[in-house]
Amino acid sequence: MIRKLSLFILSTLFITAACTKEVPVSINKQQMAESVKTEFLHAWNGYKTYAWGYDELKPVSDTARNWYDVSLLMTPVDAYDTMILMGLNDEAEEAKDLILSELHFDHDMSVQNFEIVIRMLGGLLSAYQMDGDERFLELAKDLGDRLLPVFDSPTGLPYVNVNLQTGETSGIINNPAEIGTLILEFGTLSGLTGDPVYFEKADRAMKGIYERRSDIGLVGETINVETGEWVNTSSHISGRIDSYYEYLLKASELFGLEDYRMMYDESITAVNEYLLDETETGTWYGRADMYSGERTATTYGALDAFMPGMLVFGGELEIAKKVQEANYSMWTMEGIEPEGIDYSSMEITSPYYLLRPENIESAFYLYRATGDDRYLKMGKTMFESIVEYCKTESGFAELADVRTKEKNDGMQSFFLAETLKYSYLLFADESTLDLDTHVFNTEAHPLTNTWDQ
Ligand code: DMJ
Repeated sequence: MIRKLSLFILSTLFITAACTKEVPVSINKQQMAESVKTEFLHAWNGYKTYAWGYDELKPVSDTARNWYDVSLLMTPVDAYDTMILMGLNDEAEEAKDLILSELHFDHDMSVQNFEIVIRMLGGLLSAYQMDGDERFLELAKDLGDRLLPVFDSPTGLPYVNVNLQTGETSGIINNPAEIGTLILEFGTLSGLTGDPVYFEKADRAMKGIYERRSDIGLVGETINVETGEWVNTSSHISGRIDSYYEYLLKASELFGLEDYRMMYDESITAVNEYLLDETETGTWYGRADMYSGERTATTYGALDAFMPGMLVFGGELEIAKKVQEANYSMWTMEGIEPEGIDYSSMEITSPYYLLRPENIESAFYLYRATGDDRYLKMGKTMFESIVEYCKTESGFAELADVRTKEKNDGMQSFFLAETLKYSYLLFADESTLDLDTHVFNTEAHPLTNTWDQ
Protein backbone atom coordinates (compact mmCIF):
# COMPACT_ATOMS: atom_id res chain seq x y z
CA MET A 1 0.00 0.00 0.00
CA ILE A 2 2.77 2.42 1.03
CA ARG A 3 4.71 1.42 -2.05
CA LYS A 4 1.65 2.02 -4.23
CA LEU A 5 1.05 5.40 -2.64
CA SER A 6 4.65 6.49 -3.05
CA LEU A 7 4.61 5.36 -6.67
CA PHE A 8 1.46 7.38 -7.22
CA ILE A 9 3.09 10.47 -5.68
CA LEU A 10 6.22 9.79 -7.68
CA SER A 11 4.37 9.49 -10.97
CA THR A 12 2.32 12.63 -10.21
CA LEU A 13 5.55 14.46 -9.54
CA PHE A 14 7.02 13.30 -12.83
CA ILE A 15 3.96 14.27 -14.80
CA THR A 16 3.97 17.70 -13.10
CA ALA A 17 7.68 18.09 -13.68
CA ALA A 18 7.28 17.21 -17.34
CA CYS A 19 4.38 19.63 -17.69
CA THR A 20 6.09 22.54 -15.95
CA LYS A 21 9.00 22.20 -18.36
CA GLU A 22 6.68 22.86 -21.29
CA VAL A 23 7.43 25.89 -23.37
CA PRO A 24 4.33 28.09 -23.35
CA VAL A 25 5.05 30.05 -26.52
CA SER A 26 4.68 28.72 -30.04
CA ILE A 27 7.91 27.63 -31.64
CA ASN A 28 9.59 29.47 -34.47
CA LYS A 29 10.79 26.46 -36.42
CA GLN A 30 13.00 28.40 -38.79
CA GLN A 31 14.76 30.12 -35.91
CA MET A 32 15.23 26.78 -34.13
CA ALA A 33 16.69 25.20 -37.27
CA GLU A 34 19.14 28.11 -37.50
CA SER A 35 20.13 27.65 -33.84
CA VAL A 36 20.85 23.98 -34.43
CA LYS A 37 22.98 24.90 -37.43
CA THR A 38 24.89 27.45 -35.35
CA GLU A 39 25.64 24.84 -32.69
CA PHE A 40 26.68 22.35 -35.35
CA LEU A 41 29.15 24.92 -36.67
CA HIS A 42 30.45 25.47 -33.16
CA ALA A 43 31.22 21.75 -32.82
CA TRP A 44 32.69 21.49 -36.33
CA ASN A 45 34.89 24.56 -35.89
CA GLY A 46 36.19 23.09 -32.62
CA TYR A 47 37.02 19.87 -34.47
CA LYS A 48 38.77 21.88 -37.19
CA THR A 49 40.84 23.89 -34.75
CA TYR A 50 41.88 21.20 -32.29
CA ALA A 51 41.31 17.81 -33.91
CA TRP A 52 41.69 18.21 -37.68
CA GLY A 53 42.51 14.83 -39.20
CA TYR A 54 41.81 12.88 -36.01
CA ASP A 55 38.75 10.79 -35.25
CA GLU A 56 37.24 12.97 -32.56
CA LEU A 57 37.60 16.22 -30.66
CA LYS A 58 38.16 16.17 -26.90
CA PRO A 59 36.07 19.24 -26.09
CA VAL A 60 37.22 19.92 -22.53
CA SER A 61 41.00 19.68 -22.98
CA ASP A 62 40.84 21.01 -26.57
CA THR A 63 42.82 18.04 -27.82
CA ALA A 64 42.02 15.10 -30.08
CA ARG A 65 41.73 11.33 -29.98
CA ASN A 66 41.76 8.39 -32.35
CA TRP A 67 39.87 5.17 -31.83
CA TYR A 68 42.71 3.04 -33.15
CA ASP A 69 46.40 3.49 -34.05
CA VAL A 70 45.51 5.44 -37.18
CA SER A 71 42.69 7.94 -37.66
CA LEU A 72 39.72 6.86 -39.78
CA LEU A 73 38.34 10.40 -39.82
CA MET A 74 35.23 9.36 -37.90
CA THR A 75 33.96 12.88 -37.29
CA PRO A 76 34.24 14.20 -40.88
CA VAL A 77 32.79 11.00 -42.36
CA ASP A 78 29.96 10.91 -39.82
CA ALA A 79 29.25 14.65 -40.12
CA TYR A 80 29.43 15.05 -43.90
CA ASP A 81 25.81 14.37 -44.83
CA THR A 82 24.57 16.53 -41.94
CA MET A 83 26.47 19.43 -43.52
CA ILE A 84 24.83 18.76 -46.86
CA LEU A 85 21.37 18.63 -45.31
CA MET A 86 22.06 21.85 -43.43
CA GLY A 87 23.27 23.54 -46.62
CA LEU A 88 26.75 24.08 -45.15
CA ASN A 89 28.42 23.76 -48.53
CA ASP A 90 31.84 25.20 -47.66
CA GLU A 91 32.17 22.95 -44.64
CA ALA A 92 31.01 19.95 -46.68
CA GLU A 93 33.62 20.77 -49.30
CA GLU A 94 36.45 20.94 -46.75
CA ALA A 95 35.33 17.68 -45.12
CA LYS A 96 35.15 16.03 -48.54
CA ASP A 97 38.67 17.22 -49.46
CA LEU A 98 40.03 15.83 -46.20
CA ILE A 99 38.28 12.48 -46.64
CA LEU A 100 39.26 12.00 -50.27
CA SER A 101 42.88 13.04 -49.75
CA GLU A 102 43.59 11.28 -46.43
CA LEU A 103 41.28 8.34 -45.89
CA HIS A 104 42.32 4.81 -46.76
CA PHE A 105 41.83 1.49 -45.07
CA ASP A 106 45.03 -0.41 -45.76
CA HIS A 107 46.06 -0.56 -42.10
CA ASP A 108 47.23 -3.52 -40.04
CA MET A 109 44.62 -2.69 -37.46
CA SER A 110 41.76 -4.62 -35.86
CA VAL A 111 38.48 -2.68 -35.83
CA GLN A 112 35.01 -3.26 -34.42
CA ASN A 113 32.95 -4.28 -37.43
CA PHE A 114 29.61 -2.85 -36.26
CA GLU A 115 30.91 0.62 -35.41
CA ILE A 116 32.88 0.85 -38.63
CA VAL A 117 29.90 -0.26 -40.69
CA ILE A 118 27.34 2.11 -39.20
CA ARG A 119 29.63 5.16 -39.03
CA MET A 120 32.13 4.73 -41.87
CA LEU A 121 30.47 2.49 -44.44
CA GLY A 122 27.08 4.15 -43.84
CA GLY A 123 28.66 7.61 -44.00
CA LEU A 124 30.55 6.90 -47.22
CA LEU A 125 27.51 5.37 -48.92
CA SER A 126 25.25 8.28 -48.06
CA ALA A 127 28.02 10.70 -49.10
CA TYR A 128 28.14 8.94 -52.47
CA GLN A 129 24.37 8.99 -52.88
CA MET A 130 24.14 12.66 -51.94
CA ASP A 131 27.19 13.99 -53.73
CA GLY A 132 27.68 11.55 -56.61
CA ASP A 133 31.50 11.51 -56.46
CA GLU A 134 32.59 7.98 -57.41
CA ARG A 135 35.55 8.17 -55.04
CA PHE A 136 33.17 7.86 -52.07
CA LEU A 137 31.86 4.61 -53.54
CA GLU A 138 35.40 3.35 -54.21
CA LEU A 139 36.27 3.95 -50.55
CA ALA A 140 33.07 2.23 -49.45
CA LYS A 141 33.77 -0.80 -51.65
CA ASP A 142 37.35 -1.08 -50.44
CA LEU A 143 36.14 -0.92 -46.84
CA GLY A 144 33.37 -3.44 -47.50
CA ASP A 145 35.85 -5.89 -49.02
CA ARG A 146 38.18 -5.56 -46.03
CA LEU A 147 35.31 -6.21 -43.62
CA LEU A 148 33.95 -9.32 -45.39
CA PRO A 149 36.18 -11.88 -43.55
CA VAL A 150 34.25 -10.99 -40.38
CA PHE A 151 31.48 -13.32 -41.60
CA ASP A 152 33.78 -16.35 -41.92
CA SER A 153 32.53 -18.16 -38.84
CA PRO A 154 31.01 -21.66 -38.91
CA THR A 155 27.53 -20.15 -38.50
CA GLY A 156 27.92 -17.12 -40.77
CA LEU A 157 27.27 -14.89 -37.76
CA PRO A 158 30.02 -12.24 -37.81
CA TYR A 159 32.84 -11.99 -35.29
CA VAL A 160 33.09 -8.73 -33.35
CA ASN A 161 36.41 -7.48 -34.81
CA VAL A 162 38.33 -7.79 -38.04
CA ASN A 163 41.81 -6.68 -39.09
CA LEU A 164 41.53 -4.33 -42.07
CA GLN A 165 44.74 -5.61 -43.68
CA THR A 166 45.02 -9.28 -42.74
CA GLY A 167 41.33 -10.17 -42.36
CA GLU A 168 42.11 -11.80 -39.01
CA THR A 169 39.00 -11.93 -36.83
CA SER A 170 38.44 -11.90 -33.07
CA GLY A 171 35.58 -11.79 -30.59
CA ILE A 172 33.42 -14.89 -30.66
CA ILE A 173 30.76 -13.56 -28.28
CA ASN A 174 28.69 -11.12 -30.28
CA ASN A 175 25.16 -9.73 -29.99
CA PRO A 176 22.05 -9.25 -32.17
CA ALA A 177 22.67 -5.51 -32.66
CA GLU A 178 26.22 -5.98 -33.95
CA ILE A 179 25.18 -8.97 -36.05
CA GLY A 180 21.91 -7.60 -37.38
CA THR A 181 22.83 -3.97 -38.00
CA LEU A 182 24.76 -4.54 -41.22
CA ILE A 183 22.13 -5.29 -43.82
CA LEU A 184 21.29 -1.70 -44.84
CA GLU A 185 24.91 -0.80 -45.52
CA PHE A 186 26.03 -4.11 -47.06
CA GLY A 187 22.77 -4.32 -49.05
CA THR A 188 23.26 -0.80 -50.38
CA LEU A 189 26.85 -1.64 -51.30
CA SER A 190 25.57 -4.63 -53.28
CA GLY A 191 22.98 -2.47 -55.00
CA LEU A 192 25.52 0.16 -55.98
CA THR A 193 28.31 -2.18 -57.07
CA GLY A 194 26.16 -4.92 -58.58
CA ASP A 195 28.01 -7.52 -56.47
CA PRO A 196 25.54 -9.54 -54.35
CA VAL A 197 28.16 -10.87 -51.94
CA TYR A 198 27.78 -8.08 -49.38
CA PHE A 199 24.02 -8.44 -49.17
CA GLU A 200 24.21 -12.23 -49.01
CA LYS A 201 26.62 -12.28 -46.06
CA ALA A 202 24.64 -9.71 -44.04
CA ASP A 203 21.35 -11.40 -44.92
CA ARG A 204 22.61 -14.76 -43.67
CA ALA A 205 23.78 -13.13 -40.43
CA MET A 206 20.47 -11.37 -39.89
CA LYS A 207 18.47 -14.52 -40.51
CA GLY A 208 20.90 -16.45 -38.31
CA ILE A 209 19.73 -14.37 -35.37
CA TYR A 210 16.06 -14.53 -36.29
CA GLU A 211 16.17 -18.31 -36.71
CA ARG A 212 17.70 -18.67 -33.26
CA ARG A 213 14.87 -16.78 -31.54
CA SER A 214 13.15 -18.67 -28.73
CA ASP A 215 9.80 -20.43 -29.04
CA ILE A 216 8.10 -17.30 -27.72
CA GLY A 217 9.84 -15.14 -30.35
CA LEU A 218 12.49 -13.33 -28.29
CA VAL A 219 16.24 -13.07 -28.81
CA GLY A 220 18.94 -12.89 -26.15
CA GLU A 221 21.69 -10.39 -25.46
CA THR A 222 24.81 -12.31 -26.49
CA ILE A 223 25.55 -15.30 -28.69
CA ASN A 224 28.59 -17.42 -29.55
CA VAL A 225 29.16 -17.00 -33.29
CA GLU A 226 31.06 -20.28 -33.59
CA THR A 227 28.46 -22.53 -31.93
CA GLY A 228 25.33 -20.44 -32.46
CA GLU A 229 24.45 -20.89 -28.75
CA TRP A 230 23.01 -18.04 -26.75
CA VAL A 231 25.33 -16.93 -23.94
CA ASN A 232 23.19 -14.34 -22.17
CA THR A 233 19.46 -14.98 -22.48
CA SER A 234 18.31 -11.59 -21.24
CA SER A 235 15.91 -10.06 -23.77
CA HIS A 236 15.33 -6.33 -24.10
CA ILE A 237 15.34 -3.48 -26.62
CA SER A 238 18.46 -1.79 -25.28
CA GLY A 239 22.07 -1.68 -26.45
CA ARG A 240 23.26 -5.03 -27.90
CA ILE A 241 19.79 -5.80 -29.32
CA ASP A 242 18.13 -2.46 -30.26
CA SER A 243 19.06 -1.90 -33.89
CA TYR A 244 18.52 -5.57 -34.83
CA TYR A 245 14.79 -4.77 -34.75
CA GLU A 246 15.36 -1.42 -36.43
CA TYR A 247 17.14 -3.09 -39.37
CA LEU A 248 14.52 -5.82 -39.84
CA LEU A 249 12.02 -3.05 -40.43
CA LYS A 250 14.21 -0.66 -42.37
CA ALA A 251 15.57 -3.37 -44.68
CA SER A 252 12.01 -4.32 -45.56
CA GLU A 253 11.40 -0.66 -46.49
CA LEU A 254 14.66 0.11 -48.29
CA PHE A 255 14.90 -3.12 -50.28
CA GLY A 256 11.19 -3.97 -50.47
CA LEU A 257 11.74 -7.34 -48.77
CA GLU A 258 8.53 -8.93 -47.57
CA ASP A 259 10.28 -11.63 -45.54
CA TYR A 260 11.97 -8.90 -43.51
CA ARG A 261 8.61 -7.26 -42.77
CA MET A 262 7.27 -10.62 -41.64
CA MET A 263 10.31 -11.17 -39.39
CA TYR A 264 9.89 -7.68 -37.95
CA ASP A 265 6.16 -8.08 -37.29
CA GLU A 266 6.62 -11.39 -35.58
CA SER A 267 9.53 -10.12 -33.48
CA ILE A 268 7.82 -6.91 -32.42
CA THR A 269 4.66 -8.80 -31.44
CA ALA A 270 6.76 -10.83 -29.00
CA VAL A 271 8.57 -7.72 -27.77
CA ASN A 272 5.25 -5.99 -27.09
CA GLU A 273 3.88 -9.04 -25.36
CA TYR A 274 6.78 -9.72 -23.02
CA LEU A 275 8.79 -6.51 -22.70
CA LEU A 276 6.28 -3.65 -22.92
CA ASP A 277 5.45 -2.53 -19.39
CA GLU A 278 2.59 -0.15 -18.55
CA THR A 279 3.36 1.16 -15.06
CA GLU A 280 2.45 4.01 -12.76
CA THR A 281 5.54 5.90 -13.92
CA GLY A 282 4.73 5.50 -17.60
CA THR A 283 4.89 3.04 -20.50
CA TRP A 284 8.32 1.48 -20.84
CA TYR A 285 10.07 -1.58 -22.18
CA GLY A 286 11.71 -3.77 -19.52
CA ARG A 287 13.76 -6.95 -19.60
CA ALA A 288 12.67 -10.58 -19.64
CA ASP A 289 14.21 -13.98 -20.10
CA MET A 290 14.07 -14.93 -23.78
CA TYR A 291 12.80 -18.46 -23.04
CA SER A 292 10.30 -17.95 -20.20
CA GLY A 293 9.24 -14.36 -20.94
CA GLU A 294 9.45 -13.63 -17.22
CA ARG A 295 10.37 -10.09 -16.23
CA THR A 296 13.97 -9.93 -15.02
CA ALA A 297 14.53 -6.19 -14.68
CA THR A 298 12.76 -2.84 -14.96
CA THR A 299 15.67 -0.94 -16.43
CA TYR A 300 15.42 1.43 -19.37
CA GLY A 301 17.73 4.07 -20.77
CA ALA A 302 18.95 6.52 -23.35
CA LEU A 303 19.50 3.80 -25.97
CA ASP A 304 16.01 2.31 -25.51
CA ALA A 305 14.60 5.73 -26.35
CA PHE A 306 14.88 4.93 -30.09
CA MET A 307 11.82 2.68 -29.76
CA PRO A 308 9.01 5.22 -30.35
CA GLY A 309 10.72 6.38 -33.54
CA MET A 310 10.92 2.83 -34.82
CA LEU A 311 7.33 2.08 -33.82
CA VAL A 312 6.14 5.12 -35.78
CA PHE A 313 8.03 3.84 -38.79
CA GLY A 314 6.47 0.40 -38.25
CA GLY A 315 2.95 1.84 -37.94
CA GLU A 316 2.31 1.54 -34.18
CA LEU A 317 1.63 5.16 -33.38
CA GLU A 318 -0.34 4.81 -30.16
CA ILE A 319 2.29 2.82 -28.28
CA ALA A 320 4.93 5.15 -29.69
CA LYS A 321 3.17 8.19 -28.24
CA LYS A 322 2.95 6.66 -24.78
CA VAL A 323 6.57 5.52 -24.72
CA GLN A 324 7.72 8.94 -25.92
CA GLU A 325 6.01 10.51 -22.89
CA ALA A 326 8.07 8.15 -20.74
CA ASN A 327 11.19 9.04 -22.74
CA TYR A 328 10.57 12.69 -22.09
CA SER A 329 10.04 12.18 -18.36
CA MET A 330 13.41 10.39 -18.32
CA TRP A 331 14.97 13.39 -20.05
CA THR A 332 13.43 16.01 -17.77
CA MET A 333 13.94 14.25 -14.42
CA GLU A 334 17.40 15.84 -14.07
CA GLY A 335 17.18 18.37 -16.91
CA ILE A 336 19.04 16.03 -19.28
CA GLU A 337 18.76 12.29 -19.70
CA PRO A 338 20.85 9.72 -17.86
CA GLU A 339 22.14 6.59 -19.58
CA GLY A 340 19.99 4.32 -17.43
CA ILE A 341 17.14 4.31 -14.95
CA ASP A 342 15.03 1.81 -13.04
CA TYR A 343 11.55 2.87 -14.10
CA SER A 344 9.84 1.17 -11.17
CA SER A 345 11.48 3.60 -8.73
CA MET A 346 12.67 6.24 -11.20
CA GLU A 347 16.15 5.92 -9.75
CA ILE A 348 19.18 6.53 -11.90
CA THR A 349 21.22 3.40 -12.51
CA SER A 350 23.80 4.90 -14.94
CA PRO A 351 24.28 8.63 -14.46
CA TYR A 352 26.25 9.64 -17.55
CA TYR A 353 25.03 11.28 -20.78
CA LEU A 354 26.99 10.54 -23.97
CA LEU A 355 25.31 13.16 -26.22
CA ARG A 356 23.04 10.42 -27.48
CA PRO A 357 20.38 11.12 -30.15
CA GLU A 358 17.63 8.52 -29.60
CA ASN A 359 15.18 10.59 -27.58
CA ILE A 360 15.31 13.47 -30.08
CA GLU A 361 15.17 10.99 -32.98
CA SER A 362 11.87 9.65 -31.63
CA ALA A 363 10.48 13.17 -31.21
CA PHE A 364 11.43 13.81 -34.85
CA TYR A 365 9.56 10.74 -36.17
CA LEU A 366 6.53 11.50 -34.02
CA TYR A 367 6.42 15.09 -35.21
CA ARG A 368 6.63 14.01 -38.84
CA ALA A 369 3.83 11.49 -38.26
CA THR A 370 1.46 13.64 -36.22
CA GLY A 371 2.38 17.31 -36.79
CA ASP A 372 1.72 17.73 -33.06
CA ASP A 373 3.60 20.69 -31.55
CA ARG A 374 4.16 18.64 -28.42
CA TYR A 375 7.08 16.93 -30.16
CA LEU A 376 8.53 20.23 -31.30
CA LYS A 377 8.46 21.39 -27.71
CA MET A 378 10.08 18.20 -26.52
CA GLY A 379 12.80 18.61 -29.13
CA LYS A 380 13.34 22.25 -28.21
CA THR A 381 13.70 21.42 -24.53
CA MET A 382 16.08 18.56 -25.24
CA PHE A 383 18.25 20.49 -27.69
CA GLU A 384 18.43 23.54 -25.41
CA SER A 385 19.42 21.45 -22.41
CA ILE A 386 22.31 19.99 -24.41
CA VAL A 387 23.47 23.51 -25.23
CA GLU A 388 23.03 24.60 -21.62
CA TYR A 389 24.84 21.70 -19.95
CA CYS A 390 27.22 20.24 -22.52
CA LYS A 391 28.62 23.19 -24.49
CA THR A 392 32.31 24.00 -24.03
CA GLU A 393 34.63 26.59 -25.59
CA SER A 394 35.42 24.22 -28.44
CA GLY A 395 32.45 21.87 -28.78
CA PHE A 396 30.03 19.77 -26.75
CA ALA A 397 31.04 17.42 -23.96
CA GLU A 398 29.54 14.23 -22.62
CA LEU A 399 28.39 14.46 -19.03
CA ALA A 400 29.89 12.20 -16.37
CA ASP A 401 26.81 12.66 -14.20
CA VAL A 402 23.54 14.30 -15.18
CA ARG A 403 22.85 15.20 -11.53
CA THR A 404 25.99 17.28 -11.08
CA LYS A 405 26.42 18.14 -14.79
CA GLU A 406 30.12 17.34 -14.46
CA LYS A 407 31.63 17.00 -17.95
CA ASN A 408 33.69 14.26 -19.56
CA ASP A 409 36.30 15.00 -22.21
CA GLY A 410 34.55 13.34 -25.17
CA MET A 411 32.44 14.28 -28.19
CA GLN A 412 31.34 11.16 -30.05
CA SER A 413 31.04 11.53 -33.81
CA PHE A 414 27.37 10.52 -33.58
CA PHE A 415 26.68 13.88 -31.97
CA LEU A 416 27.23 15.49 -35.40
CA ALA A 417 25.87 12.57 -37.40
CA GLU A 418 22.71 12.01 -35.41
CA THR A 419 21.90 14.25 -32.45
CA LEU A 420 22.29 17.50 -34.35
CA LYS A 421 20.89 16.05 -37.58
CA TYR A 422 17.64 14.88 -35.99
CA SER A 423 17.42 18.16 -34.04
CA TYR A 424 17.80 20.09 -37.28
CA LEU A 425 15.37 17.96 -39.26
CA LEU A 426 12.77 18.27 -36.52
CA PHE A 427 12.60 22.04 -37.14
CA ALA A 428 13.63 22.29 -40.79
CA ASP A 429 11.24 22.21 -43.72
CA GLU A 430 10.06 18.65 -44.42
CA SER A 431 11.41 18.82 -47.95
CA THR A 432 14.96 18.87 -46.50
CA LEU A 433 14.70 15.09 -46.24
CA ASP A 434 11.90 13.03 -47.75
CA LEU A 435 11.09 10.06 -45.54
CA ASP A 436 9.21 8.37 -48.38
CA THR A 437 12.38 7.92 -50.37
CA HIS A 438 15.05 7.75 -47.66
CA VAL A 439 15.77 5.38 -44.81
CA PHE A 440 18.22 6.37 -42.09
CA ASN A 441 20.80 3.83 -41.08
CA THR A 442 21.21 3.54 -37.32
CA GLU A 443 23.83 6.31 -37.40
CA ALA A 444 21.33 8.61 -39.20
CA HIS A 445 22.98 8.33 -42.61
CA PRO A 446 20.16 8.61 -45.16
CA LEU A 447 20.18 5.85 -47.74
CA THR A 448 17.98 5.53 -50.77
CA ASN A 449 17.31 2.72 -53.20
CA THR A 450 18.80 4.23 -56.35
CA TRP A 451 19.83 1.09 -58.20
CA ASP A 452 16.42 -0.48 -58.70
CA GLN A 453 14.65 2.40 -60.40
C1 DMJ B 1 24.97 5.27 -32.43
O1 DMJ B 1 26.22 4.86 -32.80
C2 DMJ B 1 23.90 4.45 -33.10
O2 DMJ B 1 22.68 5.12 -33.05
C3 DMJ B 1 23.73 3.08 -32.49
O3 DMJ B 1 22.65 2.38 -33.04
C4 DMJ B 1 23.51 3.22 -31.00
N1 DMJ B 1 24.49 4.03 -30.37
C5 DMJ B 1 24.87 5.30 -30.95
C6 DMJ B 1 24.09 6.49 -30.46
O4 DMJ B 1 23.67 6.48 -29.19
